[in-house]
Amino acid sequence: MSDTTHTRHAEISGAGFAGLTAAVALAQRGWSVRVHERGEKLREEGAGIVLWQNTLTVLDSLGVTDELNAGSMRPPYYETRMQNRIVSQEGMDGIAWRTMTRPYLHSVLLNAARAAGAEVVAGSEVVGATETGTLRLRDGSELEADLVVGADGVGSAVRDSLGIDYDRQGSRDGITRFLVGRHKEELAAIEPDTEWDNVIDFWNFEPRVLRVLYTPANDRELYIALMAPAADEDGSRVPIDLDLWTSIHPQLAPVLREAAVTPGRYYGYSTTRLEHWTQGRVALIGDSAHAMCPALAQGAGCAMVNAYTLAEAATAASASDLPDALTEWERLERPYTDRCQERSQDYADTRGMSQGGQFTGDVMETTLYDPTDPRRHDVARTR
Ligand code: 5PR
Repeated sequence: MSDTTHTRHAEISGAGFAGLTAAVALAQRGWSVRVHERGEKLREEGAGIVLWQNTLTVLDSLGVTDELNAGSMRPPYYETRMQNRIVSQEGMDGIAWRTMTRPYLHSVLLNAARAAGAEVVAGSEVVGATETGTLRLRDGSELEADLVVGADGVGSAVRDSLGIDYDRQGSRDGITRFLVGRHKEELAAIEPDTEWDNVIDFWNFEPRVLRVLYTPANDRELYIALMAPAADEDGSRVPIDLDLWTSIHPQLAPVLREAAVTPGRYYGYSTTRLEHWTQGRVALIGDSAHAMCPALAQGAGCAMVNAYTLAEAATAASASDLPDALTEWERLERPYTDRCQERSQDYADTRGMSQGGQFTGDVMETTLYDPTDPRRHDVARTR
């Protein structure tokens, strides 16, 4: 049924990367869209992010590539070091990837959502949903929609109100993330031979496990992620123990000094797996459905990919078939995310990325997936 008189309506819980991507993709396909953000301000508090080809392809088809590129960069190499000795430098030939700050990515998506006609409401707290397509707000209002999207994060009220079961698997390590200045000249004075535009994953196992993932985000800003086992009280402390971190990574002293006076929070690695991502007219995307360890840098990436394919699947369905179309969407798309979660958890548990040369083989499946290719699920495909 193609109903020409009725504009289909979506209510989305959560104005993070998943929710905004769904909003843009749905609004561009003719839906009326409202996004609810619990926070009083529409902003992103995270630090930095690496986006891979799968997600950049989605963003390109949303039409935001020029704006995205203007505020992001492609580092020359993804370098891995152990005890400050280079073990690999990967150029990712032929594969698109970019680094940027999370606030910047958020502003690009918010602009696109508004340009596409979506309404984004701050200070609007969602407390639940029903499978018939009602979204319930804290203030008691009940909003009807053809499609409800739960993009409300790892503590999802939409998911929990529907009673969808999940399990959560932790890992021994975790991370504190900061945005700081580039400090390029100071870093170059300490190590003149280093290409400080590279992503550099500084692993360290001896005398203890303390890793710094160094990711330039643009000319001015640097994203650093400090990994330590949860059991290491000093290593996981925030504000960071500056003497401890600089004793292990003296070459990073200028940026660690700034991190020591920057607010942050330690997050333990963990994976969330749901019984199902959809129920009736409700679909879950992002951390509400598939939170993952960050090893492969695909948590937000998969969220945006799934937001996009969800919008396509919902648009292709007739109003009455929507629940079945969502089930079918999950059946087709979820296995890619499931495998990405497995691999990210495995890398986190084994600290396997410390060996370098990590971006090859099976783990590249997620990156190489093209969610915009209409033939991607064809049975005849052999790769
Ligand atoms: N890669 C990236 C990242 O941000 C993190 C990790 C790997 C880009 C931390 O969030 O292994 O923890 C990681």
